Amino acid sequence: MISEKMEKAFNEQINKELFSEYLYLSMQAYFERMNLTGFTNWMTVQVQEEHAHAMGMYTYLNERGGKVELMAIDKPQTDWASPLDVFKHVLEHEQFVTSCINKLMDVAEEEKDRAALSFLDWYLKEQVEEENNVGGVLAKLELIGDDKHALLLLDKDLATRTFVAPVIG
Ligand code: OFO
Repeated sequence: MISEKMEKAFNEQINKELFSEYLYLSMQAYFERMNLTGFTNWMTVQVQEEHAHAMGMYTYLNERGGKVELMAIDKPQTDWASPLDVFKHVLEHEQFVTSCINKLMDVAEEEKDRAALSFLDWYLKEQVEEENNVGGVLAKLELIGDDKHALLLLDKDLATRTFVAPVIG
């Protein structure tokens, strides 16, 4: 059985993962409006990943005898100044999510919930990977600047990203 405090913290994080999914879906729509199919694809994969992250916690909470309580998802931003602006936002958001996972682990420590701590270890590693991936695209966009040809080459590159369902926990 999971403690009430831990259950609440997991439900809050499920909401943040679903907000991430929503935010990236909004970014996907932005890139679709710009006809940047590779960037659109990159975001589609990101949306799927965030859904998997939320569902991983949903399943875990159920397995521990907790109650999944879905909350309202905030409206995400709908417009950005440029692809660079989008990726700055993504990195900022992922850094925020990393801090949330750290706080969730703090709660698990306070509650002496070693099972939750071990489960959350996967999320922590995933955040390191996400920040690294996003940082890589951001660095390329910074190099590209106003070069439209280089932007289209990057778009082609991002079209190759595929979703692999993660094995969580
Ligand atoms: Fe769920 O990792 Fe991004 O936010």
